[in-house]
Amino acid sequence: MNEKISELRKQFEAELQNVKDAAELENMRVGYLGKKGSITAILKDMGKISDEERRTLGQEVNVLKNEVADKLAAKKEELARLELEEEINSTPDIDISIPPVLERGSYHPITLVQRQCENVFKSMGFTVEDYSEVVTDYECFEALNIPKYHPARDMQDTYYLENGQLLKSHTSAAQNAIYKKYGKDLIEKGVPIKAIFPGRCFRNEATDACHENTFFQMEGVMVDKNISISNLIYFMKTMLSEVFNRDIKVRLRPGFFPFVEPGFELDINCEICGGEGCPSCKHSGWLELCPCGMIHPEVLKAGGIDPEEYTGFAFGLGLTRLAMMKYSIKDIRDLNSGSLDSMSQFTDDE
Ligand code: FA5
Repeated sequence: MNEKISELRKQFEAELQNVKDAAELENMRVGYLGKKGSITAILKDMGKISDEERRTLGQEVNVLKNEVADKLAAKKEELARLELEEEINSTPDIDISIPPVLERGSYHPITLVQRQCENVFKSMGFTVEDYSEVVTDYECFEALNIPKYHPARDMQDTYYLENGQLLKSHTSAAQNAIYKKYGKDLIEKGVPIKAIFPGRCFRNEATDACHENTFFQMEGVMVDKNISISNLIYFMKTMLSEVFNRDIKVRLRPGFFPFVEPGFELDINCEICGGEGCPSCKHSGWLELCPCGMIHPEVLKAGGIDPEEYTGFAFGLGLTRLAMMKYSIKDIRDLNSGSLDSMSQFTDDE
């Protein structure tokens, strides 16, 4: 056998033993079989030798060439298999045939009480309205009889956008739009306006156990001929006894809001301490839950409704505080905590 060929074979075998990865193997292939590879070089040089020598050398080179190509291919397969084995061994044991454990999500306590309230009011003929979180100064204040620089604005400082709009500080901001939307049916067809509109509210205020800067309210309005305070009290009582499934101790006291006259504060006996006083109720035993009153004539007028002919009531239920009371959540801030452990324990199957 040609000495050069046997040298090349030995060198190839030794190198192949030490190859560690696919890149090194590819370098080897180019080094032996590529255009400038050592086996190709022998083939190129064959023109310089005699016919007889060329015949024998040609055969030997071809044998070597095929042998090198086969061994490179086998090594490639071996390296791929080793790589896969390594990958499998380095991953933790996973049985891909076991079906995944699909945990059911749960509703947030505020969503639960919101739905309960919606169902109660829907059953009494109220429509449920949705309203934007970004509103104009007119909607949030002016249309509600709170002109610029009125001191009532101080209680509801909120977040202003560069274009002058603001994040609504109370759901009352939707009242004007609701009167305009349903006023025509009231005036032309005598259909009373009965609507609730839950929504997120924002206030620039210090937080504590019963105050958040982002919280939920649910506004309700009813406008028709001869609506009185007794209607208001009836709807408030029905809603609370349905949501709590029992009679709840409440108190009604005078309250000032420029958009109602007369206005009331409806407080609920603190369900956390049973009325003894705790941080959740600012140690008073009562929690302000649902201010309400008879809609101010100026507010009806701004909504296109004649206050000489129609009257109505409005209320602004603190949904977040209702959730606290219903589920005995001591600190309002827990409701915005995003903690799945605490928020997933509440259900509505009662
Ligand atoms: C108002 O927002 C009036 N728009 C309510 C109203 C509507 C009165 C219609 C008359 C007629 P007040 O600022 O008190 O009122 O808020 C109403 C309720 O929202 C409170 O009783 C309370 O339950 C809840 N609330 C107010 N501020 C916060 C706060 N920072 N965090 C959590 N709940 C709040």
